[in-house]
Amino acid sequence: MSFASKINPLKGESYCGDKALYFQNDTATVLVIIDGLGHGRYAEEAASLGEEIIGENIDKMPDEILRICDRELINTRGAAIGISKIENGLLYYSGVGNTRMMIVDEKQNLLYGDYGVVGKGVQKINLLTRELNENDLIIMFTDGLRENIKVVNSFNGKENNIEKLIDNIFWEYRKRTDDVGILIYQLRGCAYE
Ligand SMILES: [Mn+2]
Repeated sequence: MSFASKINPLKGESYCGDKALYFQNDTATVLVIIDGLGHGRYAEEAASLGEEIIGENIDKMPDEILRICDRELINTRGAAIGISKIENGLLYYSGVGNTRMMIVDEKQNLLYGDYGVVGKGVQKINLLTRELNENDLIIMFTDGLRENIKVVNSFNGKENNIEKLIDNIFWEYRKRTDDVGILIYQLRGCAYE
């Protein structure tokens, strides 16, 4: 298993409203990307409550966890949240709002969150289920990065680890107008080695 993440607040901000998280229980890995609405203190407040609620509910499926967050974040500014759960070789994914999910196998598959803001009464939450192969990359990121990420271009042949891949993506695709959050996960032990 390989996991790496990076968050970076908007320049001049001491708070960061984006979170990129990893949770593990006996049978499952749960990956979470959160973008508290806007940036600054109240964005971080919404994201932190989201982190807490998700941490208490990782035994549940992503769509169910988002339903709980939608209720619990009602007194916050709200957030966009994407949740991936990996269990027994299967990937389950749900997202609400403008976080992005990319599954890289032979090609790059970009998934958008369902419409809405977590904490503001979300209507429909889909649950994606698919097999996850050990070489597939899961990349989850907030809208602080442009969404036209080309993973192959970001591996330049010399760099062979996902920490470096995150750095390359960050420097190439960040917008500089918002907080940035990104995580990368691979089921295989040593990514690209
Ligand atoms: Mn944002």
